[in-house]
This record gives sequence, C-alpha cells and structure tokens, in this order.
Amino acid sequence: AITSAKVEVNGVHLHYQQTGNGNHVVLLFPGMLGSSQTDFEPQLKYMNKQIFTVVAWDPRGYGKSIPPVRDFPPDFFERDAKDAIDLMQALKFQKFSLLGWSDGGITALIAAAKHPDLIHKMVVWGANANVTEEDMKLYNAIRDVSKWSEKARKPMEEMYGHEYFSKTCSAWVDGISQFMHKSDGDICQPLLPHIKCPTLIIHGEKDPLIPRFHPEYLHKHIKGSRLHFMPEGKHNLHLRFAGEFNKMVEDFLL
Ligand code: TYC
Repeated sequence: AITSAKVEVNGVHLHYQQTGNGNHVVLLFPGMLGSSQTDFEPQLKYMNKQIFTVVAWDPRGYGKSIPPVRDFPPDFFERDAKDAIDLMQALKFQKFSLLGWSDGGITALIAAAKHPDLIHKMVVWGANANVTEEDMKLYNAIRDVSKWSEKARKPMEEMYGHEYFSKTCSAWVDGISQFMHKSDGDICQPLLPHIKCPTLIIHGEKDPLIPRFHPEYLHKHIKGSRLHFMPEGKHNLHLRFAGEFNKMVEDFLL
C-alpha cells in the first residue's frame, strides 16, 4: 500500500507519499514543478518494500503541497533542502538515503552537504551545480509549456490545471535565471566538497536538457562518487527505464 499524508513543516503543510517497511529509509525529491505522484510512480510501486521505506515528498508550492503558491526567491533550493530535512525529522527518521531528480537532485546535493551526519547514500540524475549560457537557452526554450512533450506536459496539466502550471513554469525560468548573476552561474558548487556520503550520479546520454559537463562536474567534485551513463536515457530515464533504474539504485543503496 502507498499512503498519502501531510505534515506541518516550517509553517507549511507538506504532502508526501510513503510505502514499504524496510529499515533503509529513502527520500525521493521530484524535479521542477514535480511531485511524488507525477515523478515517482514506478519507484513507489516497484522498489523493494521489505528492504526500503520509501518516502516521496512534494516541495512547497508543488503537487499537493499547495498552498502556498510556489515562488522562487534566490535561496529556493536551500529552502527546499531545509524543508526536506525538517520533514524527515518530523517523521522521526534518523538516517536516510536521498534520490534526487533534476531540481530535486540539486536540492538533495545541498541537503547532503549541509547534513552529512544524517545521510546514508545519495543518487542524483539530471542535476547541475551551476547555470551556463547554454543552460539559459534550454531553460527559455521550455518557458512556453505548449512546447513541452505531451508525455511531460499531461501529468502537470492534470495536477495543476493549465494556468498554475504555465505561470509557475515561467516563474521557475525567472527563478533559475537569478543564478546567472552569480560568479560562474553558481547554484551549489562550493557545497559539493562537503558531501560525505557515497554518491551515484546517473546521466542519460540523450538528455536534451542537461549537457554532459554537468554530471562530469559533479563527479569531479564529489569525493568518491560514481558516474553511470545510460546510453538511451533522456531526462526522464527513471520513468522510461524504470526497471533498469530501480535495480541499479537498489544495488547501489544496499
Ligand atoms: N531542472 C528541471 C527539472 O527539475 C529540468 C530542466 C533542466 C529544465 C534543464 C530545463 O534546460 C533545462 N526537471
């Protein structure tokens, strides 16, 4: 069974889904505008429930953690990282692993760097530690949600309705653009050396949104990290190749 609940954290009611009763607790971080429901169905359904307790959360303003309406202050990734850690404290989980996709991967990196004592292992995919001119072009190309693929757009429109989805997408592009004012487009580069947990970075070689230098940068700056390429993977590799992804992640976490 998969349960759905809300808990008050930092003044907001955060929604999460939970399944399994294994000793190894894993927190799943969705991508931009994502949620437990839109981003992690195959993980919640098929990850081993004897070994793992799987929690997937909706960051504030995303999924069913509305209100509040989502906003993007300059520290929005740090705010999400604090919410995630405080959610796990509220749920009384002592030590856990992190699985973060894309923006959720960035949030997971920050959480792991700031709380090395709480994190067992981490897997990130589609994540980046800085924003470049090349990234800005890609971001602006997805600002107009009518240009999203049908597969990516449909679950979002069902979750949010067209208006909230398109407004929040545009607000996200403005939000992520803020990092261009920082030296080297920095999001979380100086934090990477503070990550102490074993870390697996996965990259889909056909990901049109994340140039390969991003996972390579992460691999270089996270001590002892492993970098795994999926030749046919695009941005949503954990959904499209769920079986292969889940097996790789479970083997790494064990
Ligand atoms: N970071 C986004 C996510 O969380 C995805 C994304 C990456 C969008 C790069 C545009 O150019 C982009 N899913």
